[in-house]
Amino acid sequence: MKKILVTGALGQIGSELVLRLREIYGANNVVATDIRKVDCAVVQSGPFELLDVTEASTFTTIARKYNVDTIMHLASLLSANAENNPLLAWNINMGGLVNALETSRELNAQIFTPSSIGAFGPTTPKDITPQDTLQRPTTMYGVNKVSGELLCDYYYHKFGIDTRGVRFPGLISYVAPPGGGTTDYAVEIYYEAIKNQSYTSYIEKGTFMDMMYMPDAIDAIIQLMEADASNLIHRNAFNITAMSAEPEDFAKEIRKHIPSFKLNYDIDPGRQAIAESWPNAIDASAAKKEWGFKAKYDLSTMTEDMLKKLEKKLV
Ligand code: AKB
Repeated sequence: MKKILVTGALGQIGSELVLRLREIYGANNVVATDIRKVDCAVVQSGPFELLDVTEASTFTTIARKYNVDTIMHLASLLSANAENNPLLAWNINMGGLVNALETSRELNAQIFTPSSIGAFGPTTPKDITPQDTLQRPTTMYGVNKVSGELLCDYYYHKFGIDTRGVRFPGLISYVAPPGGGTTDYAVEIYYEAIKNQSYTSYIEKGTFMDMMYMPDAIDAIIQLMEADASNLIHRNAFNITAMSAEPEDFAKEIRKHIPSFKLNYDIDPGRQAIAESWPNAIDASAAKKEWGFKAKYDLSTMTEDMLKKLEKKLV
């Protein structure tokens, strides 16, 4: 049985991933860690430790204490926050990853860490963005993500560490909110649709980005970590996506359930510039071929489920 340590366990992905991992591998075999502790399902349902991922010795001490053989390193600053505080982003995103990789090396643990569509830049092909292509991002978050992809490749080739990862698109969930990302509008729009039947988007009409519903993201992490290593040519930073959409696409789907829904615009130049530097739609064929990635939800089925779940949660 695996013994897994998850960082950033109270964040957008961690809040759902930890509970799912505990169902599969047993509650005591999944150690949740985060820089803060709040009373929630993750904290109540199994082992929890406070961990600032930039503290190398605490990271390794906790991993040793539980004798972990797998690390899922999720703690990081998202794109818009990183752009507002680039040095802090470098310290947390790169410092945390180095500590996660060094801990993996000490314990010979398998490690998952997410990259992002943010690892691409304005000179990357915008449509059907290939797995292997030009990566010259113009954001600090993107610089962190490309560096992280290369660092994970390095630890695999140099030290034989079983590093794995995906490039996540914008992730949409009704459980925990994202914080400080560029794609956050695609989550907010559903909350506001239920609460106010209207939403003011900070992203301009016609700006396409890749998106995915959280259940598919969680499945992808577990599937990649369980995949037969001999089939993996890329190992890290697999392009994965479920849909490419712009604000009007979300509005159109929401109106099928809430006909009075109104979409307005008040563009945030900072986040708009980040969005414009990212691809419209990436190509996930390497992930499909090498480990069988397949998203279950499209925009229509995701919208139906999101609205149903949020209606329950918010009333
Ligand atoms: C963000 O918007 O920063 C993230 C991402 C796409 O990595 N959701």
